[in-house]
Amino acid sequence: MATSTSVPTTGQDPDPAGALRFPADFRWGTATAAYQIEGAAREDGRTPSIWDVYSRTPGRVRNGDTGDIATDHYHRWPEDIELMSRLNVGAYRFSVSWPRVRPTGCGPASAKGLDFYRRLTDGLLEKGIEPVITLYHWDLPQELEDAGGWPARETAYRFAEYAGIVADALGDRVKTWTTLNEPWCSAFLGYGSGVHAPGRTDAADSLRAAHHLNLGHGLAVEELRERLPAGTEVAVTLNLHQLRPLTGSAADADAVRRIDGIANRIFTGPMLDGAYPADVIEDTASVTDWSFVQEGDESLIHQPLDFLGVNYYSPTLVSHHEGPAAHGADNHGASDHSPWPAAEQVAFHQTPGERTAMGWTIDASGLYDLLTRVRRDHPGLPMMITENGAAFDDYAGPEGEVRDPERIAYLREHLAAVHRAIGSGADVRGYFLWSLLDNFEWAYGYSKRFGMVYVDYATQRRIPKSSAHWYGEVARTGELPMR
Ligand code: IFM
Repeated sequence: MATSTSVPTTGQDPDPAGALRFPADFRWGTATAAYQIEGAAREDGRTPSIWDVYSRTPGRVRNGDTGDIATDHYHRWPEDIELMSRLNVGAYRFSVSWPRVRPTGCGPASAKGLDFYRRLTDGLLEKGIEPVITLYHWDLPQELEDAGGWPARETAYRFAEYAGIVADALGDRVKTWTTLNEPWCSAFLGYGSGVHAPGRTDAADSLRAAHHLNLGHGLAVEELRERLPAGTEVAVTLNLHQLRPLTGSAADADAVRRIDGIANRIFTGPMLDGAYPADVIEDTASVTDWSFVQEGDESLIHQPLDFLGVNYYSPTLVSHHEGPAAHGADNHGASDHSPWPAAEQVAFHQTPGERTAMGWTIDASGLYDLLTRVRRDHPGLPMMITENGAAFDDYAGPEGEVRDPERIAYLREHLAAVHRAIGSGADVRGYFLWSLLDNFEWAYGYSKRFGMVYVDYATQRRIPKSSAHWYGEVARTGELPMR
């Protein structure tokens, strides 16, 4: 946690010789998600989620990897909390596994499942680490998928019930909650391009899914507000896309507008402004008539939020495109099906610059632009960086050490961008590094390492990388060294 009390110097350009001081109450955290780290896929009554079924289907995940064991966090959580404590992490964002706490998605709650999260939360609090809950990080119980999944309206109601169960179990000890993580991925990678679970490829279903995720968010916020003590923070996390046009042409500006609609405003419209943007409905009219939006839905989705969780990794470059569809380099995995409904006339391009092991261009100015845009479009809405980080091809050296200077450079640049955005008036309350541990990177399996802590999957040994020690110092001092 930031401990210093001297006057913040936010607003100044980075001083290459010095350090940037963050506000004293800035939260320094790290993040994970249940399916990516827990393992114990068949223990204590947990039922399969869509990711269990998807990853066990040959050809879906690189090397046939699954989350069956992952980083075995379900058994090793005390060690992981100890690690965080040693690294001065002030807040830990984790997700609750829906099929662990309400197996089958709609039956009785699992006492064993809820106890796991009680123990984890109490362990964090004992070490002075603030728990931050994500309710849904992509692991829909398979039984609910079999009943229609997110394209079915009922799933939104099941989600709200599940939110209520977790609130009743943990509401006395967790002060910060987010409903969904990156609903864009759940809707459009899960039901559009099919590169994520459940692997369906139907553009109309992807839009229905987006609406029911929005509805589930609204219903869950209502449920949480009813059950959680006053003063508890409730939010949502979006992977807002920072879009750039390839040229200054009007056609490219329109490509940006169109993708902005189905990447960002399809969520921020109803969640933050109370209505779907007219251009999004018009743009997608060839795919759906939007009759799945019932009267009153938009106001249900439009719930007051305590902050917006922002996940950022890389910007997206687009242009207008004539001819057959070519969705190209959009950073979201290869598929014959586009995740972008009714956007055949948009092409995606690789942004220039160095890239991470994911092939994502490193560009911290995108984070600055994103934060200042949210501030402009939604004045008064606090923000939290709920994810930011990078995968590199890390390996343990002969002495067992893991040196990752590229990750330190990435983090430094992105934290400097956050500092600059705060200086420009963006109300950013904290930063959660993705991720605490190397883990199951969805369709890439274990081939991509995002952790500040290296995991040797053969032994489950954890080795803090040099970036972990570096980040720990930043968190301890509240200062970002610029060299
Ligand atoms: O690992 C993911 C995480 O689950 C959601 N946000 C992006 C990360 C990196 O791809």
